[in-house]
Amino acid sequence: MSSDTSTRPGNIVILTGAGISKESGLDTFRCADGIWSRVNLEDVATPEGFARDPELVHAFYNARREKLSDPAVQPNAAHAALARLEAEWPAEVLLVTQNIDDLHERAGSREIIHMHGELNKVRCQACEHLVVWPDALSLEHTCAGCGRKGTLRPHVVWFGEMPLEMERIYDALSQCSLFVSIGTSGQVYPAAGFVSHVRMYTRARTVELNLEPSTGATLFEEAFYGPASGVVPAFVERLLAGRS
Ligand code: BV8
Repeated sequence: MSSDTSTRPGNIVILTGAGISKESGLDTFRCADGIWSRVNLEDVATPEGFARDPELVHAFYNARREKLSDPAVQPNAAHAALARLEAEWPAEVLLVTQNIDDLHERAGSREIIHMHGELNKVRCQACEHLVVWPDALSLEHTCAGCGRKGTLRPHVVWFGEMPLEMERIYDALSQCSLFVSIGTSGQVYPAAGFVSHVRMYTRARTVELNLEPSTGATLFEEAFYGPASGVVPAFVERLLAGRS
């Protein structure tokens, strides 16, 4: 696999979604028992929802921060396989995740872009001060940057907000030789459009690793279906052995 006729391995871009963290005990969004089956995304994942009822949104993300801090929630074999790929692959590996958990970091991945933000960080709406915050957040807290009270929000990208580091992501997509999409339903843009960008502007291989075909499944040249903790390590093993 390479971006040109030479045998030199090319750069890899990996996109992950909530499915890669499912076997670690974190909920997905659109599966039958997913988050959006229990709460209205308009109420908790939009700026309008936060303006309307900030305490509801704080409670939503506080519950997810508490779950993520549960010692039972650990990176699984899929997270570990991606960290191994980054460590052993002879070219660049960029991991773009829609997930706001820190399981990729804890598995050892380094080149990570959290395009939808991070659950364990909060940001001041007044002065943009950004701080690591693994605990519960409320309107009573004050910003360490400007001292204002009640201006802190989750450092998370809501619907209608621009995802983070998009220029860096599109640069990497335009130069990759392999694009792998893992554990995402392919329903949220712009992430769901990455595979089309790769097909339009590169000759890269496109691979989907998912529990079941995603909405964009037909856009991928290859696919391997099953739980991420099985299909991702197997794919990485073949890639590193030169058999894929
Ligand atoms: C943007 C917050 C433009 C973080 C999330 C009106 C106004 C503006 C934009 C729009 C609009 N209407 C529509 C849009 C576009 C919108 C969008 O795409 N909407 C969809 C619903 C149609 N997108 C946006 O708004 C984005 N912003 O476009 O801005 C702009 C331009 C200029 C200037 C300013 C703005 C922002 C999108 C980000 C929204 N934030 N969440 C949080 O709380 O977590 S989105 C939410 O969905 C999560 O972030 C999640 O990451 C993301 C994608 O979900 P998935 O990860 O795919 O999870 P899902 O449950 O769907 O699927 C799981 C998959 O795993 C399944 O396929 C399942 O089969 C599989 N699976 C399950 N178990 C396993 C498994 N796979 C392997 N192994 C297993 N064991």
